[in-house]
Amino acid sequence: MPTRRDVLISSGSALVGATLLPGTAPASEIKPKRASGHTVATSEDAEALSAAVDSEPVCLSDYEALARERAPKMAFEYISGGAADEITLKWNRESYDKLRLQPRIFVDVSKLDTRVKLFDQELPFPILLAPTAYHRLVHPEGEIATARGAGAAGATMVAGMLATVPVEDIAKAATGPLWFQTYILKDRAFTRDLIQRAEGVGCKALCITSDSPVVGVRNRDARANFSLPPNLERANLRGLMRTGGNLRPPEGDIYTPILDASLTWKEIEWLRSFARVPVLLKGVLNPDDAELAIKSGASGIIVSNHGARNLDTVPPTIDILPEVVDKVAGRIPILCDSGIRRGTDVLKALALGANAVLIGRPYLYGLAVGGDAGVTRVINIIKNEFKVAMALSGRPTTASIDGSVIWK
Ligand code: FNR
Ligand code: LAC
Repeated sequence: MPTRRDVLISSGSALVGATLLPGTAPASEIKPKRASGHTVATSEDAEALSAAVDSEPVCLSDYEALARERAPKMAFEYISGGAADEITLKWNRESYDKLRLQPRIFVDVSKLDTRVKLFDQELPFPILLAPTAYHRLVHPEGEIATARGAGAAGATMVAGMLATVPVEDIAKAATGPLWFQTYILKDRAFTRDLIQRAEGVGCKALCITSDSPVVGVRNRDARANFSLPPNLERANLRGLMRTGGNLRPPEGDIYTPILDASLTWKEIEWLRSFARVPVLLKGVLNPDDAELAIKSGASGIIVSNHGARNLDTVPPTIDILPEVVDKVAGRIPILCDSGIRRGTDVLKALALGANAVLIGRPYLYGLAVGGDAGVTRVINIIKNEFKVAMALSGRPTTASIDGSVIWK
């Protein structure tokens, strides 16, 4: 017996939706049953439609809700959590929501140019996948599936040092551009070797995590008893340490076995002495540090509060961005992450001077819900939302997105 909802779907309302909705064609994991654009005739129809919408992720927060249901609890807590009281986590969202947009009408937006240039690389759109740890927590193929998903959507993936699959295998699976993120480890020779491995397999830029001499206060991890399950490993760190176990400091300590709390600017000079690809410093929040980053020879910076996972009560990055942009004055590219969930957020970050943005948690939720297809769809959703935001604000090219898009 077909349900009321099946009838609605097969009766063409899904087709109506398909002709009206811009091209976020549902990926294979999601059955095309959405019926947007349908004129609701009866309350029964309305109920069926609302059920259809409820069950299927159409925006990034829907993926979060589904991942909360489907991912192992410990993994979800680790991924979604922020530091301490999660004040910055809340602010990261509130600040984007507070910014209002100032559109222009009668601008020809029949063609949109979403391309941006970073270093000598042209990105088809200004959204990258931020480096995140331990993808096999939520999907058996882990970073391999993420790489495939990113490639299918045309997004650059920043592979993480704390991957559960070696960077060589991620590179083999990748069909799109790859960057690499690393910490500068206590073992400098190992760090150098790891960077050279990443360069050797074609990673086109290096993101040096600069905001983590110690790990933030992760109450949520502690409450969920988070540690890397025994069947998973920090695959890039073979030969360095026991690759499983816990990265949390021993009881009563704040220092971890591998992160180096003694790092200073001279390490960046050391790193630049052998790096063959552009070096970006990730985790810049202070304009004075942006200046020092340029002086130390960084090719770019990432304004990031680590997705609110490190120092709680630092401001949201979108509030800090304008000051950093002023200081940098166009000398090097500025990327920005932390809290970006909508195409309008991407528009706002670019309006305030970012050259590109990164998303973290949302694609992990996509991975948890739908594997590589879920990652692809998360990227396609936010990319298309960004295009809609460009069109409706009357900014047809990334170059035309400036401060005037923000309502004063
Ligand atoms: C991260 N992030 C991160 N950053 C980094 O430099 N090295 C790392 O190993 C990790 N690991 C990591 C794990 C998980 C589960 C998350 C959620 C985040 C931070 C990441 O690169 C990025 O800065 C934030 O995720 C951006 O914020 P949103 O988009 O998650 O709000
Ligand atoms: C995190 C570390 C791994 O944010 O950077 O969980």
